Amino acid sequence: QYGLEKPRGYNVSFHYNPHVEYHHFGSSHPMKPWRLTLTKQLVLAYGLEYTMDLYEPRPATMDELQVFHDRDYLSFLSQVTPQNAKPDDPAYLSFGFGGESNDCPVFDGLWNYVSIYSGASMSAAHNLNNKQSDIAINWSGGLHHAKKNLASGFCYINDIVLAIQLLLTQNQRVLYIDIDVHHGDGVEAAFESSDRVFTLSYHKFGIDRNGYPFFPGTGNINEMGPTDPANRGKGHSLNIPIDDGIDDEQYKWLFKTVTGAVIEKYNPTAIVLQSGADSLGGDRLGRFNLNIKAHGFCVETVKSYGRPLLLIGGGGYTPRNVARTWCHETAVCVGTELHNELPSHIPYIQAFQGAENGGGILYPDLHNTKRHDNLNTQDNLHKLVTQALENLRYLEG
Ligand code: ZLS
Ligand code: CA
Ligand code: ZN
Repeated sequence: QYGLEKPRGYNVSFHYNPHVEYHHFGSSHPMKPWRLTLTKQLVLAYGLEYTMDLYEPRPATMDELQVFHDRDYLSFLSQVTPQNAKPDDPAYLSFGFGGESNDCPVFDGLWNYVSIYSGASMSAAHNLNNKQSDIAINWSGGLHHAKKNLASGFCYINDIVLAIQLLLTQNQRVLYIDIDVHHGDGVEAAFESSDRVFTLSYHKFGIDRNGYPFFPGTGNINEMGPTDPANRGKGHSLNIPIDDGIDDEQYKWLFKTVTGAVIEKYNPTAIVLQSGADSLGGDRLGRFNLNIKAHGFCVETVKSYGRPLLLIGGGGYTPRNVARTWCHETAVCVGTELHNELPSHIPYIQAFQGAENGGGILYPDLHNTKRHDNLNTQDNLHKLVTQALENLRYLEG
């Protein structure tokens, strides 16, 4: 009977190249790769590294990135530097750089940065393909807005698309779920003509008081992919538009009901979960009001279906809470509970101390940092779920 028992836990792998931390978008830019340092420090301080297989993946190569991205876009991206960039060059603007918002700046080491986070998502997908892992994690990835020839919304290379393309070599159907507060438009667009990938995004949607739509402005409930009935990808996207201030109970109910229905209908053989932490309460760019455990509930729910799972990061603009959330979700994957009191020997412990930084605990109440009234009524949410389930009927027959 030795060795015959079915292993009870999940094999979890953690794919992380620490060189990603040393890149800076610029001091005023909300995207801080340094949040990954904080995340790693929490994961180490809680001893989670002993419960997972750790990998330090190599950067992706030009050839690997070309599986999705255009050659001329990649050659521009690999060569542009802050010194040689010409902001009025039509190529520069047409590839999504600069412009009025400067969401996608050219910074030192840009090519290195994008190759590192992409290599980590590919390494994670590789482990799932080989069945070396049941759950593979890359907190440095999840850059869901990048298009094949366009940088958009802080994203230059779409590591998610590259990872899904690898999973498709071993899987008939891949489900992509996105809980970042922004619409996962780049992943949706990449697979719009495929019935082998279903994309599901939960996000803030609507026009702000300043008259601008919340970025990227797409992802209403009626956007279900191509409308041409001859297109294989028809009906293989589901968008859940949400208003400001959604709370834990509402989000958990919405996520469980809709995600459960999609998994049961589509029956994916692998799942990719983009766990953007900008859907937390108190996020610098976000609008929702979720606590860490409600965010983690989404990971628990997806994990409970027992399919090979690729868990990736994404947005998250209040670094201390990004680190807390991704550390908690790492623990959810390996199946342990963590003490609320943070271990005292963490480097950068100051980042978590003091009332305004969450008082030295892992699970501060983020409702306290609430900046957005809840505009989601129960009635609206019930109508949204009804419409979402209605949309899924396109998958039949
Ligand atoms: O999902 O809202 C926008 C674009 C604009 C262009 C027009 N101007 C006036 C307003 C902004 C429409 N961009 C968003 C992009 C959000 C990307 C989210 C990525 C992800 O989480 C995945 C990683 C946006 N929101 C906030 C900013 N941009 C932004 C805030 C502050 C700054 C500093 C740096 C740069 C310029 C000043 C910037 C962007
Ligand atoms: Ca989303
Ligand atoms: Zn986001």
